[in-house]
Amino acid sequence: MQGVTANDIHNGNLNVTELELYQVADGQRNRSPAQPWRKPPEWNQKFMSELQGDIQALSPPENTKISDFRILLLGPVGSGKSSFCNTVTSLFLGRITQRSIVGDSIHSVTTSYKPFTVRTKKGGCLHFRLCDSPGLEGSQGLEAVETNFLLDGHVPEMYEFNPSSPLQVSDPDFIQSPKTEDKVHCLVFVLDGTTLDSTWGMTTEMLIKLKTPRKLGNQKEIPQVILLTKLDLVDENVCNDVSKAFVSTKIEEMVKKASKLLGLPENHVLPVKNYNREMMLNDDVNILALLRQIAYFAEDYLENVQLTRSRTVSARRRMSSNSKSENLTQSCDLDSASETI
Ligand SMILES: Nc1nc2c(ncn2[C@@H]2O[C@H](COP(=O)(O)OP(=O)(O)OP(=O)(O)O)[C@@H](O)[C@H]2O)c(=O)[nH]1
Ligand SMILES: [Mg+2]
Repeated sequence: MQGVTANDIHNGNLNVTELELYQVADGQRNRSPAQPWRKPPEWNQKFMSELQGDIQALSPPENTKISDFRILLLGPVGSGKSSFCNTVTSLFLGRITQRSIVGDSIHSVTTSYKPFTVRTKKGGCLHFRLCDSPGLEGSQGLEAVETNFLLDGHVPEMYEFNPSSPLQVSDPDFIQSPKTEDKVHCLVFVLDGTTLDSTWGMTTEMLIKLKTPRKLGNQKEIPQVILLTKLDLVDENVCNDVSKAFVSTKIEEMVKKASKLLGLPENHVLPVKNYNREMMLNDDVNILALLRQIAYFAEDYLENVQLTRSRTVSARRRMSSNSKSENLTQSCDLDSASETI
């Protein structure tokens, strides 16, 4: 009981036969403030400007001669891929934008491979291409082979997918020899946080559809993250204050579930709340922090590609110089042989 000691009640006399209670209230117990399950970003204007500055300065390594990081958003129908593109473009433009059509439908609202360049308030552009894609569906939607083509850069931008006729190598639109800039530099799985249970949409069929690109991404050494959307629907406390996400046990649980589902480490699972009903922008430090993280991953991928390429080139050079010197030795041997003859 708050501020009342046992002595105040029994007055030092423990021989109580009758005790009348007038009110029982659940007072504030001395609970320690909830501990965040992940160190949250600093929620202030200074950090927000710092993040914006960092993201605007980020670009692919100079020696790659690539202008933009290519980030592919992949996920089930209605998981919030297009909304995320709108959220990011809104944040940098300083007003709510609707460049991508969003909506609720059984089949994917997005039907093409649509890259979004992000303009900034000052008129510049970020070195990002957020690539929206049609949603994965149980019986139709993107085929595994098409996902593979996307990862490898065989699909041209704005390509309209046709569920009754999947893209083929013989298709005139098919990019036969993709460059590094056409390939995906970071794969972002977009999952709706309210549908991680099998009862709410995560069917075995869908899980297989998600695990295939996950495996392909691993083989191609493409960094991968999970964007967990709709966190406002998972915990209503987060609805008006996204900064509470990092102390919410419901969100923590959701992050653990998603990490287990696709076998990615928990720190690769990034919870977000997209702008879906808002008329005004918030100081959304969270989205900026995770966007910077995605860019760092894409940068790592491109640096690895460069490293592998330079190793291959020097190995080839070594091989060709070895074979040249072998030829030289052989011809010297022949010369000395002919002299002897
Ligand atoms: N509450 C809430 N709703 C969201 C959030 N993100 C998206 N939505 C809503 O979810 C629905 C689907 O969003 P989309 O962005 O169209 O999803 P998508 O993944 O692009 O869907 P397809 O193109 O059909 O595959 C829309 O009604 C959005 O307003 C979120 O973080 N919170
Ligand atoms: Mg969409």
